[in-house]
Amino acid sequence: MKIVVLGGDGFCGWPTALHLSRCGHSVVIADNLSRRSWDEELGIASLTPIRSTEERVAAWHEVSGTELPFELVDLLDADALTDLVETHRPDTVVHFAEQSSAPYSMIDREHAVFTQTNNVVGTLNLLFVLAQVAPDCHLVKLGTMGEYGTPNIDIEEGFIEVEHNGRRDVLPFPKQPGSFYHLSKVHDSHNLAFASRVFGLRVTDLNQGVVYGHLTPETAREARLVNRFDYDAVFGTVINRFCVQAAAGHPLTVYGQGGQTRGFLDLRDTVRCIELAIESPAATGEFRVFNQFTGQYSVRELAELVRRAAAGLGLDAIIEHIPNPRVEAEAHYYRPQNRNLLGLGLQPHPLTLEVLQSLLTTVLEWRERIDLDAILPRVDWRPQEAASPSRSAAR
Ligand code: NAD
Ligand code: USQ
Repeated sequence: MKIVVLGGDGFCGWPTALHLSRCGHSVVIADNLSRRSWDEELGIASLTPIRSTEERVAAWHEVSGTELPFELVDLLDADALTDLVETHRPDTVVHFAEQSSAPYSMIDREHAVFTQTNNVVGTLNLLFVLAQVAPDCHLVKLGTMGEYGTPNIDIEEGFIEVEHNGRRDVLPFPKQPGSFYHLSKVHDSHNLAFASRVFGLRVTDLNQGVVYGHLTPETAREARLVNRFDYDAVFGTVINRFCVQAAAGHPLTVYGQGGQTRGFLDLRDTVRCIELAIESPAATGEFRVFNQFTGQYSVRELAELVRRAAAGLGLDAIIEHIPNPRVEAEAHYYRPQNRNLLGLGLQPHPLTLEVLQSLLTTVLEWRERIDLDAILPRVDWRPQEAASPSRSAAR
């Protein structure tokens, strides 16, 4: 199958592109490399020394004998996006190409506006390009579990059957997102549902939970294929952050009470979920939603798991509850469904102490690259006065 991976230079996109290429698909990656410029803006860096895209694709060609063309394309440039789709005529487009950080979107007005413009307009451009150039192409779009928030009822996969005043209907599941970033994904989901209905597009919206890990069998094949590993307070996600903190002798930063519960999955399951969604495409005009996570944990439970895994490696990690920079429920009901991908054959990699220890071992290899100043959160959800929050977030 011919597949274009948008956002193919990023944390999820790069290993997915390699995995799909290894599975025998003809893969093209496209990215505007904005994620690398946000590192520079914030003065942060991946724990692992990621290579240029040119080096990455050359390395993949050397180890696999397979071409992995890279196209420098910004989704905000509709003409460039049209050229991309016209040139490669994909059967599937996998869309990771968005600003992916909740804290980044909460730095200030400019970052909130940028996030929603980049994400919503980029996706809208893509929907029009597909409708005009490749209407039969299957769009696999990354959404997020955070679209739902933390309602006091079970979370279904995209839709819920409702009875109201004696009548019944199946309607989109209510959304209560927790940041301007998460809101951008909600806006995307509405645009996707509308476009699939009106333009007849095939669309799969993957509401992914928080991803942990950084290795896949393909990225592990060669040093130049290494994936990015973020641990800073803006782009780093909680499990990877806790592992870096444990390795660096920094207290594990549980925000507030730590009862915040989310769905999580191993990066190796992310790439497999994308493969499964591609193998069983949505029908013409169908908008379907899969919740993409394999286990759920509170932040407090995760800190305790990382503490135990670290102890097994002789590291004495301390858990510290620090003031929560976010506005979110710290104790709540959480019971989301994830039957769809399991039904397609997903066999999850569970979050075991061994998995955490292997993550910690990787982190220890790169310990000298840890920047302790990047660990504590500096972006607060509540508007700040005086000094520009953008400057203080950028340190
Ligand atoms: P990432 O920031 O590492 O990758 C995103 C990539 O998209 C980057 O390489 C960036 O340069 C590119 N990009 C951004 N805007 C673009 C544009 N306008 N044009 C072209 N390229 C653009 O993020 P990630 O962690 O790999 O996340 C990938 C997707 O999955 C995102 O949509 C994110 O919201 C979603 N997601 C991520 C997680 C997670 O835990 N990492 C969880 C749920 C959902
Ligand atoms: N948290 C801590 N301590 C930390 C870091 C985070 O307690 O040091 C807490 C946060 O307050 C939050 C939870 O851990 O309650 C998850 O935070 P996170 O930073 O790991 O993840 P989040 O901001 O939700 O965003 C990440 C990805 C995003 C994706 C989302 C999936 O960056 O792209 O959409 O996970 S979900 O959370 O399901 O919406």
